[in-house]
Amino acid sequence: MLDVLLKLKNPAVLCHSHADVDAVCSGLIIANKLNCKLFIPDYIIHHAQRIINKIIPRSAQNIEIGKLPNNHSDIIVVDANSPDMVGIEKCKVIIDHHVNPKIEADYYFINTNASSTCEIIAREIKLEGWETVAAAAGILDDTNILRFISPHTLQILQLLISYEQYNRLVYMLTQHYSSVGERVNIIKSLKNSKTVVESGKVILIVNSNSFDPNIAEGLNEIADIVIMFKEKSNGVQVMLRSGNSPVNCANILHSFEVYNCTAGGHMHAASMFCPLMGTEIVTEVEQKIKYILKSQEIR
Ligand SMILES: [Mn+2]
Repeated sequence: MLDVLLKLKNPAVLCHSHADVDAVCSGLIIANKLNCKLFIPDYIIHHAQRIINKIIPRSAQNIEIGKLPNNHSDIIVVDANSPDMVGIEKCKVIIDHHVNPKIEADYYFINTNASSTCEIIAREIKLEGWETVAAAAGILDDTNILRFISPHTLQILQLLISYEQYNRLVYMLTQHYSSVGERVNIIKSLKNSKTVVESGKVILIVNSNSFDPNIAEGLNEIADIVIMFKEKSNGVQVMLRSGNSPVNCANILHSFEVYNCTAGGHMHAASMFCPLMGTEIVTEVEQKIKYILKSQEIR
């Protein structure tokens, strides 16, 4: 994507009218990479403007509101795909996640499975500094703070928050969304986690010091299966959640009793303690779950 963009002549970025967080953030990231302007047909919606002011430096808010001047030869449309969203029918490049594109372009970077345009960009281009926070903000806003995600959303978000400005992201969430405490904890715990996709199911493996069942439940809203573990001086504690996926947590953990682990729980929620063991037991739980998901798929 970046090599196509860097070849453009006198480029300008254009996003959709009533610009939201994803539109402005994806637009400003691209504009920043190309050292050009972001054009917005009418205005930025209020809550997006507040978020952007918190996370993007003024000097990088290279935005012009109003009609696109015709002195730009190569237009990049972000987060939009129809002429009524942007006011033009042809452009050079489209980067977007909406279905059914109606604008003609030379280059399409369209992924309708992506949660947001920011997610598409973060998968393709190495981001730095405020760009990482901006991309995370676009993902969080377009997914209504992780209520709708693709299997890649968590992976991308983990990558972004592992950079550096993670605390600003959490700060932004607490400032701008109501009743978000639990989701903030969820996002915090993503920092020490890994995401694996097996047979279309998202498995989230979290190394958590706050071994909180509420966080495990919350994580289970955004991933199909959650393995949460905590290392102690005398062993490892493991918590398993499988939501509505057909994985029997209690059966899986009981099978480790041959290693002197003590396990208990139900179909969709179980936990165990494995004395005198390290995190290799977590890898074994992961392998077992993958094996079960694979064999269910074959049937
Ligand atoms: Mn979007």
